[in-house]
Amino acid sequence: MVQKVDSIWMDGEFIRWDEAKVHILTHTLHYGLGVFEGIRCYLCHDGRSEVFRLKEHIDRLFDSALIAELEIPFSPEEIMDACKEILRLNGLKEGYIRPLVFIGDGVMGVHPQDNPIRVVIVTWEWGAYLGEEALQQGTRVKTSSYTRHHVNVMMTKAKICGNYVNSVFAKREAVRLGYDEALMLDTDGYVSEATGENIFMVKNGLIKTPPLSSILAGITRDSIITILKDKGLELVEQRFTRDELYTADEVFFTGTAAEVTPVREIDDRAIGAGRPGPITKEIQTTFFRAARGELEQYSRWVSYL
Ligand code: PPE
Repeated sequence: MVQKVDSIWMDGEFIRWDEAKVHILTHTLHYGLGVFEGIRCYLCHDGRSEVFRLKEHIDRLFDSALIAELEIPFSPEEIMDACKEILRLNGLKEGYIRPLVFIGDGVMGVHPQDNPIRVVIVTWEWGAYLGEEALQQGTRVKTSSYTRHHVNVMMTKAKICGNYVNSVFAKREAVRLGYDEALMLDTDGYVSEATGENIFMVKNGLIKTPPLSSILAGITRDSIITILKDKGLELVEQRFTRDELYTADEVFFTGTAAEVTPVREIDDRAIGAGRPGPITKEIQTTFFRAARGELEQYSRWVSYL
């Protein structure tokens, strides 16, 4: 259960959690066209809180809205300010921020020309996405029977609400079969991403991640690529197949919610030694230090409350 907080930002106003309601004819509820973001706020070593890569997340929100043809009635600056203010108002030192742009009620049918475009920002506390143990020991993954979106069926570069029906199907299947997460293949059969995470693999010191062709351009993925390059590690953005993962030395997921989660098993095969490998551990440590404002080198990613 999401732990209730005091306030929610809705259409430019701060209102009480219990008052943040919409009409049942809200268009997005019926047809799934809305866009959203997921952002994390971290408590830093000096007691301050910072929102990680806030600008990049809000830029992506506006890009998603552009792709989805939803005109956001606020400026990026207004949304960024509201993200920080809602954390302060709720007294959250650490938490997850969920801006959501959706189509309100008006006409029904798939041509909602004049329905209002509405925006909410909700915050709540969100611990380790795949569990604290997964963060430490690694997670267990199953290749999904569901294929990831074709680029001409859904708009994969946009974080569109309806895109996540595919994720819910895949995640449910994986959990029902006793795994923690689903690995999704693209329409050509290559590894794409997980239901809410990007994926990286390491083999003989070379790190690979799928190219952006059909996946969400993860902001954590971008942070990790930067960190890897800064460490002088070799990285390529290249397609690979599931069997390449089976023989990898290390595999890990990245995402705002999932942070850097090691993968210890895929389709019942242990990855490497079956526990988080050295590169994964090092990247995870650096990522958390950057996110907590401890690394001067990455201070550009940190935006204090
Ligand atoms: N792929 C998908 C499909 C995805 O949903 C996410 C984020 C990523 C990759 C990683 O993107 P980034 O957060 O920018 O590094 N998934 C969000 C939603 C999770 C949820 O269950 O809700 C998130 O991590 O916030």
